[in-house]
Amino acid sequence: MNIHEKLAKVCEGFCIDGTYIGYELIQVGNVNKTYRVKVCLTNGNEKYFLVQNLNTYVFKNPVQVMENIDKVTEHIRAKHPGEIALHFHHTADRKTYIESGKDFWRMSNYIPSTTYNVVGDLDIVRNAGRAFGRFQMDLADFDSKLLYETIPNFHDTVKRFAHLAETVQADPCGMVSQVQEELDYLFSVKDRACVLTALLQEGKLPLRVTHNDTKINNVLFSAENDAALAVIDLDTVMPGLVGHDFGDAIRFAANYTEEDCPDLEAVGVNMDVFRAFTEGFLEQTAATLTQTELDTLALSAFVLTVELAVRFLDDYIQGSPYFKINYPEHNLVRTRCQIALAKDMEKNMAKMEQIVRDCVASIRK
Ligand code: GN1
Ligand code: MG
Repeated sequence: MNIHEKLAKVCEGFCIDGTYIGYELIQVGNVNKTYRVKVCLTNGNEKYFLVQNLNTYVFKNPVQVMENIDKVTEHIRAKHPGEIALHFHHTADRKTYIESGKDFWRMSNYIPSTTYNVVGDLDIVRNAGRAFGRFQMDLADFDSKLLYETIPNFHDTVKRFAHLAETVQADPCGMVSQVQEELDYLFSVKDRACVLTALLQEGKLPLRVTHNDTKINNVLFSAENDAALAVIDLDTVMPGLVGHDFGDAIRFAANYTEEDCPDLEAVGVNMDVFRAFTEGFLEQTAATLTQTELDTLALSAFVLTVELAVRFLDDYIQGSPYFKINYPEHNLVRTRCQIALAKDMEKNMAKMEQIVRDCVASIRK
């Protein structure tokens, strides 16, 4: 079956009242394949939907992923009646997925919107901070026992380092000698990068329900007024730490460049973006965060940056089975970019911590 036939069958399977016309591939995301599908409804109107083929190498248990997403999206939708929200379609037997050979399909509403990979406009950044903060607050009363841990130990930095060490030992593609400098840096900052995991184990940081993949391109913005419309990509919603969401968002949004920029001179933390995101995020969450959560918020940006460098490098050494790549060195370029960013964060850590304190003080005033 070609892709048109497959997508037409998916529309049929999700009981869409109309005929599939065509698709456009959406080039965002490093793991799943996303299509914007156009359908001619039986009333004659054209309508778009979003269809995704889930990466089952990454998500070993896609049915559990969809059960999590169904519960979480409906919980959020119920809190904001009448507002734009992400929503998944069901098959005739009430499933939010269709399995067909190697393919695992899901289909959601398409929300007309704009997304950003790099943002300099501080109002947009602040709105992104608010959106992720609100997302977490919306789920504050969601029973985390209802969620499967779809990717176990996803943000366990200690385990990520241990896995990298195993991959280096095995060196399946003979690449380790090329990346010694990167490995030396990463293992030199290991203790500091594992602080959140250690504090969690010591019971000093609380588990919450978190998004766990808070790249700014996972926020949909209105094309008219740049308000945040919805947080998308709920594949990794699981119990996690507030710092996982805050830190990953900063890693991505506050970098001057995209996460795979080969020009390392251009990489660094944009402190204005850091401040704007922090203002928006804390405006929503400051009242509920513990002192230890606040004290480790700035550090979490460094932790998540190092963690991603570890994951990209691990994947590179294995021959890139996990992340989608556009060229053979792509994961190495990503690694180097994250390392350059982590180094710049180390230089700016005292300032980042001061900004968090200033934001908390002005919100609690
Ligand atoms: C993956 O596919 P995407 O872009 O939403 C990855 C994240 C990484 C990100 C890095 C399930 O997310 O953890 O931070 O790439 N998702 C998974 O760009 O591993
Ligand atoms: Mg994702």
